Amino acid sequence: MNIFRTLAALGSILAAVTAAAADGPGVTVSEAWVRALPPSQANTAAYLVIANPGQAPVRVVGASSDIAARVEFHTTREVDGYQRMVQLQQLELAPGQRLELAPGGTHLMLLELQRMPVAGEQVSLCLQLASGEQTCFSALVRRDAEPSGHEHHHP
Ligand SMILES: [Cu+2]
Repeated sequence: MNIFRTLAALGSILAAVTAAAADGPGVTVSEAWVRALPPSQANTAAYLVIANPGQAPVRVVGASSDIAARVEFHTTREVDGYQRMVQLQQLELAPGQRLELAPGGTHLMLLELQRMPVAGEQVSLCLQLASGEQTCFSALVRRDAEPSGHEHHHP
């Protein structure tokens, strides 16, 4: 009967999909946060740790957010004694590599915000990989980096 052939075909399709999903995401993301700046600012930065748990190198070729028109990869370099932000076209992670995007270094730049998010909100962000995969996650909005033992002043 054709129905059995159809079911068998469906079964192998499902098996293939499950196998692809078992490979997991190309990268894992942790400690993601977005800096809350004064509402007059049109741009802000997001920081996170990206890890490549796989056996192959991974290239992150794009990023997006529901609150920003564009998201770019930036790094900070000293040029003529000044700290300047320089755009990177992609981020590359070797197998097993962990890349920390932190204040003063590489970050995601959220450009042309619809509005500045406020501390305590969650912002959703996605990373696009060269493989076509997308990794989405949410980032907590904070005024500053994780407190390192000192009191924060809340106006
Ligand atoms: Cu920047």
